[in-house]
Amino acid sequence: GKLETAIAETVVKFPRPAEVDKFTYGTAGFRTKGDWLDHVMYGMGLLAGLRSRKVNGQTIGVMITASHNKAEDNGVKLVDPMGEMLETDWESWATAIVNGHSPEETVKAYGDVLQKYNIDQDKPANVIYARDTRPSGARLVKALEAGLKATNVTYKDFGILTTPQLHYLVRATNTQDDKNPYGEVSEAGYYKKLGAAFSAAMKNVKSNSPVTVDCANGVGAPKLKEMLKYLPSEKESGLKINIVNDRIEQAEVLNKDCGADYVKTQQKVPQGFDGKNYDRWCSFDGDADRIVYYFNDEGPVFRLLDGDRIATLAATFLGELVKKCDFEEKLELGVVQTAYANGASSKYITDVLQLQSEFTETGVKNLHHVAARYDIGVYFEANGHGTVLFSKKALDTIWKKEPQSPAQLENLEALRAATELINQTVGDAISDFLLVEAILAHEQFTVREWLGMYTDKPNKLAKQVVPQRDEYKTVPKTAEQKLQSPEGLQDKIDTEVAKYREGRCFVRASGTEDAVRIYGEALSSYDVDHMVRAVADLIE
Ligand code: NG1
Ligand code: ZN
Repeated sequence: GKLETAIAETVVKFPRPAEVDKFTYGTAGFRTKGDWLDHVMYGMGLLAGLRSRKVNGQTIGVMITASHNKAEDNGVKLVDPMGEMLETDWESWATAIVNGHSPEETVKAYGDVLQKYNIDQDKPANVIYARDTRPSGARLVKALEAGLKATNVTYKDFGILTTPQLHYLVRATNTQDDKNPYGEVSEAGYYKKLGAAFSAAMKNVKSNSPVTVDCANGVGAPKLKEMLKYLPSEKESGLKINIVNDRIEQAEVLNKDCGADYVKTQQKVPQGFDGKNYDRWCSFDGDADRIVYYFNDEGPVFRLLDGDRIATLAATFLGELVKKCDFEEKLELGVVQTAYANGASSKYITDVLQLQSEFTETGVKNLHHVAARYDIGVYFEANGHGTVLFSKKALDTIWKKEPQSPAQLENLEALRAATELINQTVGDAISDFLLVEAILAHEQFTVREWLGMYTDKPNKLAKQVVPQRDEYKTVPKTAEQKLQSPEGLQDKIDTEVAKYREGRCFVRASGTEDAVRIYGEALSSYDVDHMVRAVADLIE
């Protein structure tokens, strides 16, 4: 057909790089050196159009970012109509469409998708896209546009945005004609929605201390600055927000010795830290979908308040509000984590909060789907990526309730504000930041009190390079905590772990790096070090 000819003619301008054997759409979409991604972007243009036609012309999003990775890297992810990550079944089509070795193979992969889903090429297709601050982004957009143009897709460039802002826009676009649209379809619409929700959440409370945000020298910096314009004044909310690591014009400092990933993996304050003991700090990652908090204790001893801490804080707060609102219909709250969550946080959720706690496989997509089964589903990875989902039943219940007293009205208003403040499409550093700040103000918590909710178990995350990481397969439904291969290894690990008091340790292949990860916990940090080293020795 006509489109196939157009593809064959234009794909040659974006040849496959010789350096890459095979591109794979993984948990983070495609991600590698920005220089090698033009061909992939072109293919994602084709696939985004196909996906939109498959879902009756609803708008699909394309986000160009490499998150916490180096400035020279880049990547791309597709966003489905309700702002979720691309449906899993389509990941293999993404892989197929960017791995053609000739124009004919690309056209063939395109045709396979058309056929498989019975897609009508004359139907409309709509795509919107954005990118982070990486220098390669502007060039990669051209490749993406070539794929979109070749297949007659209607598209709109939203320029530089955070990843969660693009997710917001996709959902807002697709719910424009609904009775309850998600928000205005513009960047300003995002700020307006969050700003109004934060003001409502802070209506009856005041923050008691300032906060500093490390923006990883990435897109979070200009976007958080813009967000500030829509927030109540410092006088009204009591909250002073300082921003550091905002040098987006210097590409090479992006994520360099700063940002959420650095702080979490290095267990260190970022470059540019000048806080006193007990000052409240937080860090975004390079595309502002992750956040972790931290402070220096007496010593100074570095104290991290990671995704587990945010999940337990949010679950505590929402659980209390739900109880106080006394709804006729029972709303079921649950917290979803991965096996990397500190055992003390899971125990706190079940024993103290008396809420459901569930583990899923690594990757926010997995957590998201399980959290969606609850009326209020809180999910966070320890690394700070997460959010809260409210079911339709929960939203209806919360919005239709008639308060029985002024106190109940206050609680109801706080809960309603939370449903608006939380970005329900995906983990969002700006939205999570405002949520945490509002909760701390409500609870009148200092960082010490927040940390004091429970005591983390001593833990260690190690990494070991192996010749063939795909040999490490886990038993389904164990949240990746048991190996089924290599044969016999799990038995050896179990024997070793049994030697330590309250020992827990598991090995799995990383989905994003060429290595296996070893995570361990035990009663003492001496035991943890010993155990993790002993388990590492069992791995060839
Ligand atoms: P892998 O490399 O599969 O362990 C890492 C993180 C995940 C998630 C993904 C996607 C850990 C232990 N793993 O996955 O939490 O964020 O990257 O970026 O932190
Ligand atoms: Zn990110």
